[in-house]
Amino acid sequence: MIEEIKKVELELKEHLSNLRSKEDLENFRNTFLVKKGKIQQLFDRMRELPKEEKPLIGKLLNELRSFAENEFKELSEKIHHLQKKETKIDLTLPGRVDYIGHRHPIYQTMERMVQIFVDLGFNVAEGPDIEDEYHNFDALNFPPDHPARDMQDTFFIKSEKKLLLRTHTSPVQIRVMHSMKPPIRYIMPGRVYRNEAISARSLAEFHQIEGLYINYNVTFAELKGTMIEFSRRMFGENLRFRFRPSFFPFTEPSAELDISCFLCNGKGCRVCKHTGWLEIAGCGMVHPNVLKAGGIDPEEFTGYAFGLGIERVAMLLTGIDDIRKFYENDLRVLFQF
Ligand code: 2U9
Repeated sequence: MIEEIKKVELELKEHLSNLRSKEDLENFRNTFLVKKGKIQQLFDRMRELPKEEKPLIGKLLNELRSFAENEFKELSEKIHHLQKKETKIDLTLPGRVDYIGHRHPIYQTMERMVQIFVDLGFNVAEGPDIEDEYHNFDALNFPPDHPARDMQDTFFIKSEKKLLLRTHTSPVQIRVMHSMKPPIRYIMPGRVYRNEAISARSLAEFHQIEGLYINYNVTFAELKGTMIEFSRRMFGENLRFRFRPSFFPFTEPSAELDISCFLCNGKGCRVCKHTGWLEIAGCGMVHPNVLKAGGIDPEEFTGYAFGLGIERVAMLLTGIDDIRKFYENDLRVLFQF
């Protein structure tokens, strides 16, 4: 009998060590603990024993039964707790966001600007980032000794003397002039390069949009109308404008356009440096020498041109006060726009 008790004990311990699930628990109970289970069967057989053996066997069986019951209790608690943990959902946790990519704020700004000009009747042209001195400077009426041609201001391609990274998008307008007759009404968005010291205000690579309109009798009034309409659509209806005389080699007369600060309505704030005005563009009537270089007779046609820096506009619209933030690729910054 002792042998058999030992056998059941071994079997029971083996069962316990493999017990993992609620099903295992149930199985264990049905095998050992129920009325017809293996422990009770041993108790039943005590009837056949001689009187003197009963106390010892009874003691062993009682010990086995309480061991089995205790282990069963402990393991059921453990397994129930684990399963509860697995299926527990914390409804107070913040939801997980699946981020998807979106356009960079500079490109979003550029696309808005392009769309406004397209709505005003402009076509869009693009051209190479690597240009030659002719398209970037000569054809645009830059004198041979102009400082912009200096190595300090322009990135030249070392191996090819006449090649450089374009310093503005104007060379594409020269290419457009060569390829078609007026009326020409084109904008030219794109990346440009200048050998500038990098700071909160300037980078060596940035983006511009330039515009060019050439036709019979194009006037400065039309230039003003276009710039004003663009600004209203871009920055808001209630703006005041200021065209200040300026100078560019490629336009004559030339002007810079200020709009009243759309953040403080011209009262003066941090962004407009307490002047009430924001400079947003340069513009002017295309210089006769530039028309000639583009194969267009300045006696027959006139034209206007303008240029806007996209980073500058994006900074004003986003409130980002350091241009470098656009290119650090910190997603905490970029995902705000
Ligand atoms: C042709 C003839 C004339 C384009 C122009 C500007 C004035 C101008 C600046 C704005 C901020 C450059 O990005 S920026 O630093 N641009 O002020 N650009 S008129 O004039 C042209 C272009 C092409 C054939």
